[in-house]
Amino acid sequence: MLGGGGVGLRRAVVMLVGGGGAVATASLAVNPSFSISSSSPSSPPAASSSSSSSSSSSSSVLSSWWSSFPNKVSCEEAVASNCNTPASPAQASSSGLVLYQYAPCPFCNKVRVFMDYHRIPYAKVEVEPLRKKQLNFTDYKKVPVLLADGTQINDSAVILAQLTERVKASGSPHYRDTTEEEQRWIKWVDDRLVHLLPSNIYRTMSESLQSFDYLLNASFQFTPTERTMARYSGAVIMYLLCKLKLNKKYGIQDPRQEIYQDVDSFINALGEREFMSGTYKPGSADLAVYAAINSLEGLESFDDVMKNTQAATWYQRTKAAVGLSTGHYATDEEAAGLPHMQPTP
Ligand SMILES: N[C@@H](CCC(=O)N[C@@H](CS)C(=O)NCC(=O)O)C(=O)O
Repeated sequence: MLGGGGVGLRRAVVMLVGGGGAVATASLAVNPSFSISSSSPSSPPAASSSSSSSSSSSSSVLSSWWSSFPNKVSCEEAVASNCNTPASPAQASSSGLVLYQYAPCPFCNKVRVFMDYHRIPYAKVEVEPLRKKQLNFTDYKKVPVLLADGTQINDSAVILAQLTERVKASGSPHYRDTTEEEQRWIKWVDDRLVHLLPSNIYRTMSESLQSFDYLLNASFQFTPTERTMARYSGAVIMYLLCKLKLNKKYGIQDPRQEIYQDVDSFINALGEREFMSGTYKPGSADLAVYAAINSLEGLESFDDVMKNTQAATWYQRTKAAVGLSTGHYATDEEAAGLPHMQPTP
């Protein structure tokens, strides 16, 4: 048994490969495929099968959180700014934003990177991926989930759409409209890039073990026994799952070469531009591609991507612009007021 309370190996796999074929837990994703199109350097390669980036609902929430937010961390209109102004917990709680996440999840990272870049403070709650107790207040069992002034927003695409609207309404100097080209790349991240990540991090048994070490350290809140079980069983399961099922499902034949080609297709599409935004500041597509690659940092795949693609300069430029995180883990005091800490009826 991997976890207590009847949580078994099968559950571990479910946890590892989230619903709808999207990543899971170990959170580096899993999914589709496509073949690289050489036709248009400014278009993302077309996915051969796509997982919809949900468009579910959400509330109108974010209504006033940004504009009425007195402690907003401001960042000077800056040149691909290295805006390293961390947000204090006090600022974060006043923003009313709480992100339920898995630390290494690329979908969660897209949301974090967006808020970091826009200097939006937020609190984070780490969800324990086996039992997901922290999501006991909702039937939606994936992350990210954002609470905005207590209202729940599910799905990274929906969360980002709402955050973008609010950044726009706030008159933020960082806001600019997203071009169609950027929208295509943003969709490509969800439909393709994110799904190449697990195929890479679980590509060989040794990488799979390395990934589990990293993931267990990053986010799992297991007992020592669960930890050991998770490391070995998880590494084997994910290795086999990618090899026997997911790679086939998503048309991935050579995960490493494909991630190199895919990342380079984005870099080639930049042409002479510093960012896909066409300005001296990263736009939403830059942030989304950066977030997916960034979720590999610390793993062999990341080093290989940096060495074998043209992405390093753009990556470091984007990293500098994103700056320090404006997020912090919810303090006990903050957590006490959050829905997952309330007694279940
Ligand atoms: N379309 C969703 C996908 C989110 C997703 O698949 N998240 C994974 C973690 S990376 C998840 O929660 N899987 C369910 C699980 O772990 O049980 C989004 O963009 O937010």
